[in-house]
Amino acid sequence: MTDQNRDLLTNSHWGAYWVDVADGRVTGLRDFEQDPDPSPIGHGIVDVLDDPLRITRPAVRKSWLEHGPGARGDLRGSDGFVSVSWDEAERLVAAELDRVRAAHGNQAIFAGSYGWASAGRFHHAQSQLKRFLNCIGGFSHSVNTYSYAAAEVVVPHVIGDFLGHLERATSWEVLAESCTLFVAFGGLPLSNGQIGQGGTGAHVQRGGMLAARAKGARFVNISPMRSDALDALDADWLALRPSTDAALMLGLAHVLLTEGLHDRAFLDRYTVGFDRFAAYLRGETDGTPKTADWAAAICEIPADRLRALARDMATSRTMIGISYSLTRQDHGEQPYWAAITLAAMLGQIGLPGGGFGFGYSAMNNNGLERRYLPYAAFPQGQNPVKSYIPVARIADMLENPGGTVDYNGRRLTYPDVKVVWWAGGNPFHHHQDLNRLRRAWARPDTVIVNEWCWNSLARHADIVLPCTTALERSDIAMSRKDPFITVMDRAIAPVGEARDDHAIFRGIAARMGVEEAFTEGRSPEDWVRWLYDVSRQAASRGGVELPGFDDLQKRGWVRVPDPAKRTILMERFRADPDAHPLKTPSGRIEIFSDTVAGFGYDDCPGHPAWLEPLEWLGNAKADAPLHMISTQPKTKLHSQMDHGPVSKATRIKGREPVTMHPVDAAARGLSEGQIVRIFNARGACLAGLRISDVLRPGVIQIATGAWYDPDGDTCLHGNPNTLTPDKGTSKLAQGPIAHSCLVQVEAAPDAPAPRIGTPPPG
Ligand SMILES: Nc1nc2c(c(=O)[nH]1)N[C@H]1C(S)=C(S)[C@@H](COP(=O)(O)OP(=O)(O)OC[C@H]3O[C@@H](n4cnc5c(=O)[nH]c(N)nc54)[C@H](O)[C@@H]3O)O[C@H]1N2
Ligand SMILES: Nc1nc2c(c(=O)[nH]1)N[C@H]1C(S)=C(S)[C@@H](COP(=O)(O)OP(=O)(O)OC[C@H]3O[C@@H](n4cnc5c(=O)[nH]c(N)nc54)[C@H](O)[C@@H]3O)O[C@H]1N2
Ligand SMILES: [Mo]
Repeated sequence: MTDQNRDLLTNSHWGAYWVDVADGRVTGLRDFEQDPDPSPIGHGIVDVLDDPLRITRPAVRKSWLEHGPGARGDLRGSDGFVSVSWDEAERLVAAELDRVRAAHGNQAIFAGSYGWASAGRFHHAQSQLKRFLNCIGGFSHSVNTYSYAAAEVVVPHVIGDFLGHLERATSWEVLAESCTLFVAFGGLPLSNGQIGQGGTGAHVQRGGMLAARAKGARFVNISPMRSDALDALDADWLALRPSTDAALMLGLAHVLLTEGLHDRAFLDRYTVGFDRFAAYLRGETDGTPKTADWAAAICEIPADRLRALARDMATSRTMIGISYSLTRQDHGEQPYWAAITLAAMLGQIGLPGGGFGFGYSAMNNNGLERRYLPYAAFPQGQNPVKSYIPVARIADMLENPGGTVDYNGRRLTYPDVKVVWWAGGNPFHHHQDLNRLRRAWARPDTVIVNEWCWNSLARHADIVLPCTTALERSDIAMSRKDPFITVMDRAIAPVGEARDDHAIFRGIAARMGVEEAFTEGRSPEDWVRWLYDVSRQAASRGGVELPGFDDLQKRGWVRVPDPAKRTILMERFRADPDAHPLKTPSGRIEIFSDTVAGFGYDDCPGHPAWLEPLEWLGNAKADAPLHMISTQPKTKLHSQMDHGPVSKATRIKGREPVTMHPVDAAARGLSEGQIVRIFNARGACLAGLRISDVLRPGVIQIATGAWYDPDGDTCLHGNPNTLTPDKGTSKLAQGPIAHSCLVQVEAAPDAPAPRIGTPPPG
């Protein structure tokens, strides 16, 4: 109970929960009764808040402490740690920042610090870090995400803006009313819909899909995995080869064009450049017509099925769903551009239940009605340092100080990084080719990390600053689309000497003479109240009245009223494209973009195209004949709470499960439950084998998130990023391409046990 006389409530990216506490310890979480479909992920926190992997005191890597910055970077990940006091830790950090600022300038501090951190508007680790560093002169940063970098960069060239169109995805309610055919590229895996950034009070994906099905919508699941659609949807399964969606879409487009099924009037009024694309489709520019037969040979879906699907799409109210996963593959710009083009040819963009939509597969938020809640973010201040990288170019940057990289029409220069600081993300989870990253990571003088548990990132740091979890501090959860605003109660005292990220930076700021600038004289409680009050005022200006802060605290949560109007993507543009032009140079959908063509990139031409991926089944060799897709984990968010009970329950002999088709298992003499080695030229990981026909032959699937536990270049625990290629999608977006990866699998008798379950030495 709080002093408000109600139970304790918390929120997270995976759901809201009531918190039970006894004797100062969290004993369990209870589902938020307002949530129609709560996620089990939250329960993963219960046993690990104070287990042996909890970081309870600041710690410094042994060689760094003994010999100073730059000492034995190669030992990051294997060196022992020495516990120090907060006083000592603050002194070391402040002195190192001063040294580097003076000798190399602030751009030598890299704090892109990409990652999901935890929900809660105030204790958002990245915002705290960036605000602090802006108070001392700034830092080199990163742009875009690992989620969908290719879309973030290409889609604005095509329809003017990506995030705004993501947020305005046509709602499930509208889809249920009007959609008759939902064609899901990348499927609609319900496991991913557990997540909604910034807090999730209502899980709607299951209900939304089932309602659409009940009202008669048919579903087509275009994915290497049958399990990407719920059985109850009764979806047609087109089990394409991974990384071939753009070819499949071009094949559909060719059928529409040659059979006259495309909507010429829509193309004339709302788009530019169709004729140049059509010339490519017909093969006039490269001698290869992109027929259904041509596409069938690439994606291995029979041409007759493609032709039937194209005709079906033309005669139905068709929603083309495009999963984020299509961006995380080589040339990941193309499927997004091609899908928008295909939808434009069907002419249903802006109509209820038709057109295209991003990420129905990915996040609970996509498909929720758009509420008017322009919440306030914790202000980060201004960063005077201009140098930045596309987020997934981190290993390149560390390896090539002063080197250059092409990005969206610019040529960027990599800063010479001396200090790397991460708070709220885990590059040893999210980055590709982790063995390469580990070597590049050895180069900077100093790595500082704020973490709460001894995960793979904390182990690869020099200075580890122990932070609290959301259950040890007060905060507030509000997101732009979830209907619930909730308090996030402090349920227990900080474990050990852990401090909130804000308190960590405040302490260092005080030593560096910028405490007042950092806090503006506000306490954490003042800030939380301020964030809510500013959000409440903004909501009120938009006609949404929210209760006062004290009322919210009393009750614990508030439901933001449903919007009066249902959400239909690009409705206004369709109604009047002159009054509501897109933010493209032409104001129209750019099927051909002069801007992109003008960059002259060989790997991203001026219209959607099929470009052969770096690694796919079409160029597989004997030493790496299988395509590995590494999907989002069902039992957690990325690497968070990988050591918790929910994640551990799915392990096979302590390793991440990998799924393989029976035909591929039989060819290798492998059996269910045995430990296997997945490998390619970049590295290897050990995993426990599951045999199933939920995926197509030739493809294996493993979830991300197992904490990287390297033994040489082999992860003992099952992290697939030892295998994935570290290359940009193209010179345009430079996004990550984890889903384009070839591997081999063999039995791994006598595999050493994982070591990541115990804290590092020292
Ligand atoms: N192979 C492959 N790799 C992928 C993907 C894939 O599909 N395949 N997906 C990619 C995608 S889409 C993404 S978004 C990335 C995700 O990558 P990340 O967002 O980096 O992954 P998380 O594990 O969520 O990292 C969050 C970290 O923040 C820490 N943390 C939590 N709360 C707090 C806090 O309050 N303070 C501080 N200081 N730290 C906190 C957690 O312990 C955890 O280490 O991974 C990418 N990597
Ligand atoms: N439980 C849980 N949910 C999550 C997350 C999590 O960590 N855990 N992470 C969240 C985040 S940060 C993000 S960005 C989203 C990501 O959302 P997505 O990118 O949609 O997620 P993935 O699981 O990587 O991919 C979805 C499906 O795409 C299919 N797929 C893979 N390659 C191809 C291909 O080449 N073509 C086609 N057609 N399909 C392919 C796979 O079978 C996979 O099941 O998920 C979010 N949801
Ligand atoms: Mo993501």
